[in-house]
Amino acid sequence: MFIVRWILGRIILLLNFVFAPKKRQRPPEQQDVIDQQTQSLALYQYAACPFCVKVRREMRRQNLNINLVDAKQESNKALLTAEGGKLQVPCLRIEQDGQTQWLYESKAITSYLNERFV
Ligand SMILES: N[C@@H](CCC(=O)N[C@@H](CS)C(=O)NCC(=O)O)C(=O)O
Repeated sequence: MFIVRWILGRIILLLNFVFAPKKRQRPPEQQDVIDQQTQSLALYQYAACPFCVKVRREMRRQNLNINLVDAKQESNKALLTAEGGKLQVPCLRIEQDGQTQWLYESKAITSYLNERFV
């Protein structure tokens, strides 16, 4: 089972690479503002998880430079579980007005990004 999942994961990564979405282009000063805003975001994710790939593709489409955190690493996994509430990826960590929110579900994350940055 592990090997099947591993192979599927590599296929997903290959297809994602070959069919990478086109990055949205903004004027540099506008992109700088967006880059500042995305510094308060972090995506907890696995490299080959299809739901994480979906979110990363949307980030690329929108040209959002969001820090990627590998949730397979023990310390990251522990933080996600303790503060987010469960071990599930993708999860977007949002820091705003001194508060931290952990947003689960790929659909909810892409909707949030589209509403906030489009
Ligand atoms: N409905 C969720 C599904 C997310 C999901 O199933 N993620 C898997 C990885 S692909 C997960 O976090 N599994 C828990 C684990 O690996 O421990 C979404 O769309 O984000």
